[in-house]
Amino acid sequence: MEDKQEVSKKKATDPKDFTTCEATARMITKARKDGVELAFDRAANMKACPIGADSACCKHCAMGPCRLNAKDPYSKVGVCGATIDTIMSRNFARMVAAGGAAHTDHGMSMLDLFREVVNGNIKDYKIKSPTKLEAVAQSIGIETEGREISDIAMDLYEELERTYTQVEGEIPFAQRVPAKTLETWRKLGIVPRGAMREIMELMHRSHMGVDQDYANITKQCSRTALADGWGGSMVATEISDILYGTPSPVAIEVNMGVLKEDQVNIIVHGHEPNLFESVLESVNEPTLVQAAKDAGAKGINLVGMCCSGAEMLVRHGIPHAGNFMSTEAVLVTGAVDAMVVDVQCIKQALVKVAECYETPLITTNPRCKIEGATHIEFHEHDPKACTDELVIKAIGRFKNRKVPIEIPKIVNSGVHGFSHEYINYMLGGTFRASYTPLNDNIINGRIRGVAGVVGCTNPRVKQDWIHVELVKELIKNDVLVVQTGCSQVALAKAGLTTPEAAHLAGPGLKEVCETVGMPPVLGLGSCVDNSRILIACAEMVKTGGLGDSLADLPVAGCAPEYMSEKAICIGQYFVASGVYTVFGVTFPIVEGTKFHKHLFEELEKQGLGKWGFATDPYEIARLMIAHIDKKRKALGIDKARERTLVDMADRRAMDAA
Ligand code: SF4
Ligand code: MSK
Repeated sequence: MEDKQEVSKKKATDPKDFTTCEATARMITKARKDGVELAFDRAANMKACPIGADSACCKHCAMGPCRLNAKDPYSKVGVCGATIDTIMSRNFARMVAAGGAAHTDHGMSMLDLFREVVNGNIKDYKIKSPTKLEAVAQSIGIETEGREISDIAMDLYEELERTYTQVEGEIPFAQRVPAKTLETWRKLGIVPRGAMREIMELMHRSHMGVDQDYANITKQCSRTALADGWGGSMVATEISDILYGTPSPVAIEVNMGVLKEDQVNIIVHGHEPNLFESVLESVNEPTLVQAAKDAGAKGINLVGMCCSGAEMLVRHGIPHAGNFMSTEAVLVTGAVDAMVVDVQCIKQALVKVAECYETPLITTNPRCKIEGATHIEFHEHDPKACTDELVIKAIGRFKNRKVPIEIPKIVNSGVHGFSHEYINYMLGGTFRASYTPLNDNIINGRIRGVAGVVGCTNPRVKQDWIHVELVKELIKNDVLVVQTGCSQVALAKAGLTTPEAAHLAGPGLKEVCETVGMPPVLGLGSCVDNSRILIACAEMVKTGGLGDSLADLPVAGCAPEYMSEKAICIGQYFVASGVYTVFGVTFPIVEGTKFHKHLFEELEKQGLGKWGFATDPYEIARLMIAHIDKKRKALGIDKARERTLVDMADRRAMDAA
């Protein structure tokens, strides 16, 4: 834990200490020249609160706040007598509740839209993928044979609504969970009911004077987090695919060089695809394209950032300008004619930076207004009213551009859009689509295991560096990497999402990638799309040969540069699903306490996964690979891998890579 807050301790002044993203580094330098402050400098100048970092403080009632001693955690209790384990587990629980609420509210918005589309009350969106609709319906036991699409859709809506509102009983997607995993959850009493109930109960139990047993609080953390992973987030992903299409591999471009000096540049940043899909319609509207041309622009250039961007990147190949830690920096280019946001991960400081570069910052969602931003509300019943207006605003800004433009001319390419469905075809071929080839390659040891490397970037560590070094180390050791959120953009900028990056992989993974023509690093989508990884894992169990439960699989997960409460909730649902999950940056629990031991050791003994923590990418890789090897051994497939590795030529090639 002594590695916490490395960057802030150093008070780094060289932008290259803050980021490995060349474009972002250049914009940090420019911002300083322009007298504009970005989060990197704020982080360096604001030492993170050490009590908060350890979660050794409680402010759940007015007898406190009570501050315990993280160095001697059992020397004191709160005024009410709450121990360090109670305090830390309650704080942890509230992060899970907040993170789960963000995803499930997003999912519920998607479901609201779906209902209105099915009812015919909304005409601007429609069911783009009836095939996906049928597949999702079948997966939860809805009859599809010989039925009208609209009837299936209404049944699906009614079933999925239970994901949120159901008072008793298991959520619909619990049917997708492998039987043995579900049996473990039932035994532990953590199969989720509706998300509203789980989040409400978690908030209740973490109130002053209620649940004061860290293990019991952890159980409700798991149940709530599972209501997100197998509930709210999964609904968000599946409904988005039904309405907008299931991703399949698409050539993409990332980095700030996707901005175009001679065009009207519009950035969409946030999380819900509805807004972005409608902006896409508006920028293709002939009258608006003409208006842009009349203003002297060659056209309108629509670009994504953060997770809205990640979702549109995998679904439509829309260019992506950068991840979370580049959202302020991109405004420093002066080339952004409008930044449009909806919900989640929108820094308040964007208002000030946007103002300095005369860029309209437009909020669109009633849940997320920001003092000083322009609010143009987005309604799915009349989406173009909002999106046309914001395009007009961007054109107006282009016409009156006054600030100098400096776009770092850096563009990286890659192939993204690997949905869990596509993995069937990718390795299996069109005529025998299944997960069998993936499982076979894991069993024969060409692929050592699968790692999910996901999540945010955080100014407390060097942007992108840990993501990239970790992934390089994993693929070098034959671990196939799947990615979501801001992490995949870090890897795309580093050029690792191209099929050519296979040369950086170990001999087994390289062979598989070259045979199929796929990258060793697969971009799956946004942070709610972590549910695609859960479904892929469930498919691996169902296909056979890799154990009976998710906890048997040779897989591991990591969010090495995380910052959000959503990430904590995601981590907890992966752990509760059976996956070893390592976080970096900092972990809000004091080492050596009972609660720490519970999360980092005891959950695994209950048949679930467990948490891990490390800040060094090579150490994270070592932990993940050791876990994958432990699972291979338990499955009795470690020998197969040894046979592939005794080839010294392969060894030398790996070392040289
Ligand atoms: Fe202090 Fe207990 Fe109140 Fe927390 S709940 S602030 S530990 S008295
Ligand atoms: S946007 S939650 S910074 S991944 Fe989903 Fe990126 Fe993390 Fe936000």
